[in-house]
Amino acid sequence: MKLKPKEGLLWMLAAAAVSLSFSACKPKGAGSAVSGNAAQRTYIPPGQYDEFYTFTSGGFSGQMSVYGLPSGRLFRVIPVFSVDPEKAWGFSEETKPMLETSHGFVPWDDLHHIESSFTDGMPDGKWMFANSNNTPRLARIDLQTFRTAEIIEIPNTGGNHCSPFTTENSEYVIAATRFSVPPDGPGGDVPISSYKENFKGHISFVSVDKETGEFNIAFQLKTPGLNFDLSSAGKGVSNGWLFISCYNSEQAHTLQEVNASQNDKDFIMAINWKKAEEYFKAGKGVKQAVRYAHNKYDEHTHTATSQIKTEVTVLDITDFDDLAYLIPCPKSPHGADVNPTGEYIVGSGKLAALIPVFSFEKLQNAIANKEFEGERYGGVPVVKYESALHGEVQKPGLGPLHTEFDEKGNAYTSFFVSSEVVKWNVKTLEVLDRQPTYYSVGHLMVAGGNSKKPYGKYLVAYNKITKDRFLPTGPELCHSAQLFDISGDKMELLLDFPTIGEPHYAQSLPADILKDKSLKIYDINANAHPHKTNGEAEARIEREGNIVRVYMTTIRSHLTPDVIEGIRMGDEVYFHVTNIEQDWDMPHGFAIKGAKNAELLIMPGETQTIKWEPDRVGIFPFYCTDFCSALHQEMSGYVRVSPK
Ligand code: CUK
Ligand code: CUA
Repeated sequence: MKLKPKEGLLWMLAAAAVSLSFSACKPKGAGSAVSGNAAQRTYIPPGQYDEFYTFTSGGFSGQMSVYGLPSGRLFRVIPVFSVDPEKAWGFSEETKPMLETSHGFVPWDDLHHIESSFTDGMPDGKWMFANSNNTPRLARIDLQTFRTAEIIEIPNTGGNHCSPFTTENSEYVIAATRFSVPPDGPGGDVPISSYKENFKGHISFVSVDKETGEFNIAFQLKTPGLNFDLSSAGKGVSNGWLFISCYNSEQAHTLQEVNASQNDKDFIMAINWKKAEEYFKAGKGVKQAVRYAHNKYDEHTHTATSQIKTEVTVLDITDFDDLAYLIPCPKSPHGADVNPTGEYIVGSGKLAALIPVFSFEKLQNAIANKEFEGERYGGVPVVKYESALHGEVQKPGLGPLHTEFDEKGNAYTSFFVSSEVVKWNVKTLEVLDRQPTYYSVGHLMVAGGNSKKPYGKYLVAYNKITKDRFLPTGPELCHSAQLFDISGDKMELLLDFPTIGEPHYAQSLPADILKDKSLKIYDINANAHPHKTNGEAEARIEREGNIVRVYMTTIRSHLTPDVIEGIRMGDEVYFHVTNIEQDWDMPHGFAIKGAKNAELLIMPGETQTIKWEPDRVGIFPFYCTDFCSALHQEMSGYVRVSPK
């Protein structure tokens, strides 16, 4: 079933109905759409490596997963905003602080987007950034350890969807609110019907330390009430600017699905962030009392700390004449994507039947010549649509969402409603190719497709619905990714592969950038954990009141000590387990009967802790949970718990 774009809303609704009824009819030619030698082109022989690492968001699983391309093989799931029992993430005493917020311990979130750190507009292999949508947070993942290194909460924000888009040299990671809300604090107790007066948008500029990667909320921009959906930082000619898609210019606070879709055009907000930075540095911002958590994982102590911070600097964009401009953009824009040269900004009105492409040069001229609409929006100048427009891609498909770019001047846009990926030329706006996706693609990713020099070659469509694509697994099916080869004129479908959670955005990095810097081992001598045990000879049990600390070591194939007596009801027992192996890829696990804090997985050179409060008298076995040697089954011991 190939849907041909036609005009009009009626057809759009019909198309939506058709796409929802895909379950009933398997599209003809779904199989034949696969390239004949696809197997060879995605097959990585045993023992050989993939060409790309692909970091993929896990959506409502709160995790990030790492796949190889072109094989689609899953290498690792990195817990970010959710607890993960496999790695004791959020269970071990060392990692619990990573999930602290100003609301307390929040062990789940909705991870939508991933963006790599950049140097001169190219992925530099240092970090991945990820947003959380619900209790607004931003995370930094260390690409040496493939672990979450830092999480910062974002104040004045409800739904951090418009994040973590990154400037050309990762000066800032952006976090902007999807739901306008009143500013944090006691002033937030206002009638919801006072949306127009009291609800505001906030855009946070989170700076990234060049060496350590450390986050710091430098400043926030306060805006009129708008919903910020997605953004892209300018690059090349537009470096220093930021482009954010805004919907709900109607400022509806009820029945948003209807009331926020009334206006013919919403906006893309163009922000001169270098100017904003200047004003901030000149002390033009206002300090506001807020509360947010800032959590860091220290690789020396192998322990996270959480700190509550209490202040943020806010600049109101309406106080300045040259900070922000609105460009009208048809029908609830979702993606706002900037091409590799930085000259073109692609808006994707998810209810529109065309794609507007704006020109940075024309925008600059329009601003210089004040080619504005008569009326401002909430005090912000609105640039005339035609003045900023490079042109429109006509009849590209239905429901455009996201656009990525290749190295040859082409753009690839995902269409949710007509369920396809469309290739078009950025300069001529001519549609060059279209391929169906199975079904209903959300984001798509071209390797390096948001950088200054895309790697091209592969495109992955991240689909929302799988229906008949895989063996059925009860009412809930996996989400999926579809790999296309885009090196030729026509896109060729190579592979379907299931994903973890709901994949939104992803980032592919050439394997060569990362594979040699991947950390092999934690040096036990550099381990500064306060409860480290250097060797079996130091293993011991210490008591202080009702606090018992077991300093335990693991090495093939022994847990020391393995006989523990003297524990009494009412004790709080901490097993500080140090893995004293110094051989790569030799983790040990630790679990004890009845423990509520899952298991530990301890890497060589590392110390991790389980807290255990025995709930009954008796003998409790414990053991290593990760098969480590022929004597793994023997790697165990007993704890005796006696009455108080
Ligand atoms: S998105 Cu978050 S609703 Cu198009 Cu980035 Cu999927
Ligand atoms: Cu150590 Cu199994």
